[in-house]
Amino acid sequence: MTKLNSLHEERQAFDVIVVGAGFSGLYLLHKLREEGFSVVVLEAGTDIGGTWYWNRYPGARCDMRSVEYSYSFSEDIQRDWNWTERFATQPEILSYLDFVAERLDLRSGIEFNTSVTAAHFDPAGAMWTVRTQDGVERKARYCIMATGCLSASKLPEIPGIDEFAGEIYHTGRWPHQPVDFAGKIVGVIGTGSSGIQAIPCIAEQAGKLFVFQRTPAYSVPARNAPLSEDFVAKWKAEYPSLRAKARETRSGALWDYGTKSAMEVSAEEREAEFARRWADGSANFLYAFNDLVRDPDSNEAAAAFVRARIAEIVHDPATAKKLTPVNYPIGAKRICVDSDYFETFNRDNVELVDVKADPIKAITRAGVKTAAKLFPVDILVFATGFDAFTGALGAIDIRGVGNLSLRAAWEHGPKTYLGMTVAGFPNLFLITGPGSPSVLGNMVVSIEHDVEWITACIAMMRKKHLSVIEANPEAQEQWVEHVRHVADGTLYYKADSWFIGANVPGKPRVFMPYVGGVDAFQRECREVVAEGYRGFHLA
Ligand code: NA7
Repeated sequence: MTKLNSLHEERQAFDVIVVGAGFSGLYLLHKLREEGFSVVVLEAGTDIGGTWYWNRYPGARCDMRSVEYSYSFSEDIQRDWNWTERFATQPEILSYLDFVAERLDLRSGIEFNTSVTAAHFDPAGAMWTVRTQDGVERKARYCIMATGCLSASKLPEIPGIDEFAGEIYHTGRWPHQPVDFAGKIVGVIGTGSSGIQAIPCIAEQAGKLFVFQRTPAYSVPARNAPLSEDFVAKWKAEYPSLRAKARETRSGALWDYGTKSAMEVSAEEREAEFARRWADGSANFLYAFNDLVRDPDSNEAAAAFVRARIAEIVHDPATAKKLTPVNYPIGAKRICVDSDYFETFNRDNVELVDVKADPIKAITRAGVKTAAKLFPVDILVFATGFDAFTGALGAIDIRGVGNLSLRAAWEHGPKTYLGMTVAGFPNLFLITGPGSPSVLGNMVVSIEHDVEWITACIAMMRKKHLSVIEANPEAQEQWVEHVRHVADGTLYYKADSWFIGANVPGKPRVFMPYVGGVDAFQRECREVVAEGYRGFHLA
């Protein structure tokens, strides 16, 4: 029996229970310990990493620059860790988190293989009771859901998935052992970010690869490259000011934010700017002008530029046409960032199947059956995404005051105050929940913000001898309205994306992240505190 287990058997009550040991849970553990709180982190996986633990598919890589997609809270850590590539691979990010966990002795505070099934609030004692799959109950004054925005992976509702006789994988639940694609006939369903990263790697190994595409994606080249020692040294020397600068931007990242409308400049200037950014690579493309997600004409100019590049790259005109996104604005679904995705369709062993034109009817023992044809495959890869924002929370039976369940409270779409708290659920906090910028910017910047805001809040409660904090329903309504209002002025509603829950049948169509900007969001959170936790009931 480990030391931790014996400790918990003696004492199953904590100041704080944290669910999830990804970027959020790890920093929470450190920060709360620093403040002197007793805390345990419960993690379903066998180790740390969250998103980067589960998404081990070939080609998995972050599309935020590695020097920015990393913790800023520790001078030592950012000085001692060296990123090797412009965009870090999944294994490198996991090594980084391992380095952080070792440095801060984090594993000693985490219980692995521990899946949370329920969390109930008892108003009488102002305590949360958190139950895990093994039936064990732990109590804590505060419960923090660090469960991730994209953690509930989703298989599509296609009949017959269980019938398939070959190997079957979801990119978001990839096995720890490498999958051997050599010489095999492989089918990949889904062409979002995960599919677009995995497809070129699988194509290099497979005997034959069928790509089943429902909606063509806008994708820009990553132009990944090794980082020179000079670059890393320079970046490190300026870390404090660069990190501070990033927090003051709308995406929490140092993109090159264009300050003009795309319609304000000549066609030549516009084209040159897009070309410059395309050549340089990354999602920086989408920041070329200040109105690409707002103005339909500006957006169309950017979309047309990408379409023209697809036509140039892909040799077969019919395949190029199928790969070309036409019916929705660029950026309305999260933009994909690739390494040789479109080029992959020039390979002899890769075939694109347009399942919008010829829909998948079933998975059979042999493979994928569309209306017109059966595609026999040895290995089937689902790159079909996640029940984003609410999926992981909905999987837990969370109950607040009056036994109100979070699932019921969010029946018509998630409602939060500042993305971190929910009316009716005292002493419950969410990290980068719905109604916060989360996936629209640098996740690590938003995670650090939320962790620090929540830790400071809990420390304030202790200092003032308070035991209950709860968002007021009115403050929550106003925030929800504000989140909706800022999204209304954008083109985000013009695509069936996971931003609005469109990828999950029956999910309410609500734009979930906060599009008002990381800078504006953090300012608002600071003001709420400065005004004595405006919008909260404290007792
Ligand atoms: P996404 O972006 O949700 O992509 C899922 C893909 O799977 C997308 O192309 C879907 O097509 C496709 N899909 C889903 N269901 C089906 C069915 N039934 N038939 C055919 N195709 C289907 O998930 P990712 O994992 O790629 O990326 C999620 C985020 O994770 C990403 O943005 C990064 O932030 C990390 P559709 O577009 O719905 O027609």
